[in-house]
Amino acid sequence: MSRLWHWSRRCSLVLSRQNSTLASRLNSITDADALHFAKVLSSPTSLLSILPSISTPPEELDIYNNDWMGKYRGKSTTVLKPKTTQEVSEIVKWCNDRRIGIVPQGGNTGLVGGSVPLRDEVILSLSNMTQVRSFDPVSGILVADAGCILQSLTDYVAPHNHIMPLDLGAKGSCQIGGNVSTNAGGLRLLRYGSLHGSVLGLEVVLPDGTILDQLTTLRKDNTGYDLKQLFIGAEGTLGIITGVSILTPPAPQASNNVILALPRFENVLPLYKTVKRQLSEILSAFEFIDRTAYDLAVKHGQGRALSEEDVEGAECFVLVETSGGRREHDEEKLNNLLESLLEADEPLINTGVMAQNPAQFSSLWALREGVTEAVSKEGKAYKYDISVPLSTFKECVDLTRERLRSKGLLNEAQVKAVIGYGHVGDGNLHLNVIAKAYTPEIQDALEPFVYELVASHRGSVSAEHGIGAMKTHALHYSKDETSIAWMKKIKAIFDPNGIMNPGKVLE
Ligand code: FAD
Ligand code: 2HG
Ligand code: ZN
Repeated sequence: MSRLWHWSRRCSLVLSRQNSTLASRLNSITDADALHFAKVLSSPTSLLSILPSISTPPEELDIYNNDWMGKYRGKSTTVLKPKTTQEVSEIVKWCNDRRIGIVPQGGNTGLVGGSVPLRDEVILSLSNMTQVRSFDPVSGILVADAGCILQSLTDYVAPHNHIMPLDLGAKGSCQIGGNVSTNAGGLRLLRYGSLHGSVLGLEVVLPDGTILDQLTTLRKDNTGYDLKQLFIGAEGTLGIITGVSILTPPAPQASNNVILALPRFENVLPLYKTVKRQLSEILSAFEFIDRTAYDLAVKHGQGRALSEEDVEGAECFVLVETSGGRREHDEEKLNNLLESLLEADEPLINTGVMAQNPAQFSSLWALREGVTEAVSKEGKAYKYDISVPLSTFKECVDLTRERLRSKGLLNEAQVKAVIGYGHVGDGNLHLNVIAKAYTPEIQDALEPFVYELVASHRGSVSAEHGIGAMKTHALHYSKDETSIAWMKKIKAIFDPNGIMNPGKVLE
């Protein structure tokens, strides 16, 4: 390991001690606080608390205290579900004055433990803030409350022939505020870029309760520092996003997809080059699933399976999507691509199956999107969401599997499978280790092994899911000490009392 890592680790240990002191200075919420919140909130159903003055049955708080994977569990006594930005502001101001920690929560689909408390912080759920504020069908600019579910926004803009610039498997539950707070990537990033580009403005309640109104609908605005960028991907550590202004692209006139079965992983890179060259402007997604991930998705009934014959001899699969202006033109390009791939002297693919109708199109996508769901049905997942050079995707999966094998952990009773899938076009591999249960032995075998592997490729320990509670100790593998020190300074300016999502992102 290089000297830089050692140094920055030492540096972050010192700073982390300072931060945990700050966290331990936070107060638990009392009955008097709960009664105050009851007065601030316009609806009695907006307050859930097991404290005596409110007495909500404890099990009603479970869905807020437990994360999607069943890996992280908070001990919050109180969940607040404000309906307006003003209510959020009053709650936050009170918490700041009283030094009460707050965990902002969207759809609670995050995969790094960022959306549930580490201790008994109050949970501020945005789920009651679900209004679309405006939509301009000419510019495609949508302004919505942070609690709007991604799928509902997709449905809202669809009749206007627009789509959301992002799409992900959790779309039925995740909220736009959560998406922005995690800078979610997803399945459309290749075509529409990251939220740093498509988010035009934000409304944020700062940790002292001030409302920062940057909810502009301007495409161009070079008036000094672009503060909103700080909140995109801040995972609720700098403030609470209450409104989002976002550019929605026009819906493509024609979309199609094809699943390709490859005999060897080594073919993925040359295939990507060929596909990019031949499909050029209509290529909108290029997603990768290894064989084990594919088999798992099929086993758990996710999406459309290929025939036995198509799958035979395949080491991995690629899902290619096109989005263009004219169906005949796009289909011709896709057919030409398939033909040339299959007729090549040394074919890169064994076979390719193209969707023939909208139902098949959705079903092919469901196979790729359904891997996460399939993994959670199979067992407990250790998830590593990494950016590494595309050529090393397989090596990362294989080395991790070998590591677990060498520790005697690769068996049905401990680690059932190690799989790789992800967004090839973005250089983002999802390395998932599926275990029977979360255990210290597996954890120790995986970390810091995986992070060191990522750092050896100068990669990122978090490509799109964030740092949350899971990777605070691993931040230094991808960020140098100067960057981390400046992140801490920024945090201290916005949130000097450390009330906002304590223990997340920064130790
Ligand atoms: P939550 O999980 O509730 O919160 C996530 C973080 O944001 C937390 O730190 C929370 O404190 C903070 N936060 C939430 N709302 C706010 C707010 N209004 N203001 C300030 N902070 C806030 N992620 C991807 O990037 N790409 C994918 O393709 C993808 N696919 C997924 C598929 C499945 C099946 C699942 C379960 C998850 C997937 N994820 C993916 C991860 C997750 O869905 C995203 O991170 C999503 O953006 C989280 O949104 P959420 O509303 O659920 O936020
Ligand atoms: C995806 O691309 C998501 O499917 C989830 O980012 C990845 O579950 C995972 O590890
Ligand atoms: Zn992903």
